[in-house]
Amino acid sequence: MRIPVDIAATGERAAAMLEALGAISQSSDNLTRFFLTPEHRRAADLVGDFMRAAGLDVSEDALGTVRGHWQPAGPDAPRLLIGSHIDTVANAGKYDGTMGVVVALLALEAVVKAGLKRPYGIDVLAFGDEEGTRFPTTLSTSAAAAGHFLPSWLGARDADGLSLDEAIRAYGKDPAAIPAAAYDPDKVIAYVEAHIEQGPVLEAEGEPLGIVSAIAGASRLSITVTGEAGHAGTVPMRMRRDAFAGAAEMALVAEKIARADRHGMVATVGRLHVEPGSVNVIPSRVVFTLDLRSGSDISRREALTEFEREAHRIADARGLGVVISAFHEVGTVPCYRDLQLRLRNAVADLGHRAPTLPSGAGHDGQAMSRLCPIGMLFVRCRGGISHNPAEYAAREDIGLAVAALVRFIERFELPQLTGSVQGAEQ
Ligand code: HGY
Ligand code: MN
Ligand code: MN
Repeated sequence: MRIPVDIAATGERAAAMLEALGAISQSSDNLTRFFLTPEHRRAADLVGDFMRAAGLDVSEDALGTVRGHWQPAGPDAPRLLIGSHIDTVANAGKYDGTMGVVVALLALEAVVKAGLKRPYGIDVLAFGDEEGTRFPTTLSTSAAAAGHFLPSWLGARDADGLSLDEAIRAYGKDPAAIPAAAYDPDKVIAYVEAHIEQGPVLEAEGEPLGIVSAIAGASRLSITVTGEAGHAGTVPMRMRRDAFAGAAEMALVAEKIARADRHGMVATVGRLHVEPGSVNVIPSRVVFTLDLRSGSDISRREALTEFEREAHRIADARGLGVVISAFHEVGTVPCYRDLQLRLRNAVADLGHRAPTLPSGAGHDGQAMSRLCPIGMLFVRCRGGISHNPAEYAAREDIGLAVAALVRFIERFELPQLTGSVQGAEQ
């Protein structure tokens, strides 16, 4: 049976749902929606309404992940997991994460309405901490679903000093129930995620959809540089211990290391805090973050070693102190070959060739890969722009992604994958 999907109408519906979710923000002049905030609560409620309207049973786990259940073979049958995240970066676009939840919902709605039967169930998952923009954690909600949440994360504190434990309780959940959020690995077939590409490849190839081969590994560091406050007008340059000047030199070293790498390494200083922060005082303390990624875990770890060595050399030369701590580390994760093939065949049924490409962006699939095989479907986004309000995916492409997931489910007749080879090196 080929379940009919009206690509244009489905794209319009998806756009309306994304507009409604995109209007739920902590800020009046941009889209910002962090983990366990009142805005996360409102977005989770709206996603729950969408899930019920699609004919799914809805539940929430102790970290606020909203789960929509389709269980035609009963609650104990194995299940496919399809989802993404509904938290955002600051000043975000409307598609990163949220589009994947909406696409999964609309695909499942079509499957439920068509009365399809399968010897397995499907859960749609709306995770809440993929970006890691409120607490120095990230992928914590998918890690909980995958059964590897670290209790030490409960002590992580946000910019206001509130701990994750306190935020969970303020959200109305019980941290003691986090272990119950974990799926039984024997009952999960795979995790699949649709996501905007957040890069320029599909647009350059003129293709609406792509298949992800692997998700790049990433390290996130916090670097604290300490010097000596002084009068900006009286301390000669040769006598300064300027924490910002040292931090700036370290940031440029990180950039140089990444540029020299042959595995597409990227290095980003996204956040920087200067103390005391007066225009006429030499900075005494600077804290900045470094986000380092590469398609090769070996080259990323070598880069981290080189950066640490260089940072200490710079600090010594300038009479500064430097402390480097890593607060996030995730390895490069291959997407399962059989899932790549199934997704590619589903896209081919729609008359499109889906290029295979790696993801430089991180995704919940990295956490879910410790539970089950993962697959990802990329959707073209304009100019490859993301983490920016100009982020945009065409309605037609989103409609095609829904149709591709419907075909993927239709083709997925038995509750197990074939082949055992992890992630194809394309
Ligand atoms: O940082 C990332 O790659 C993702 O958007 N959280
Ligand atoms: Mn994302
Ligand atoms: Mn993102």
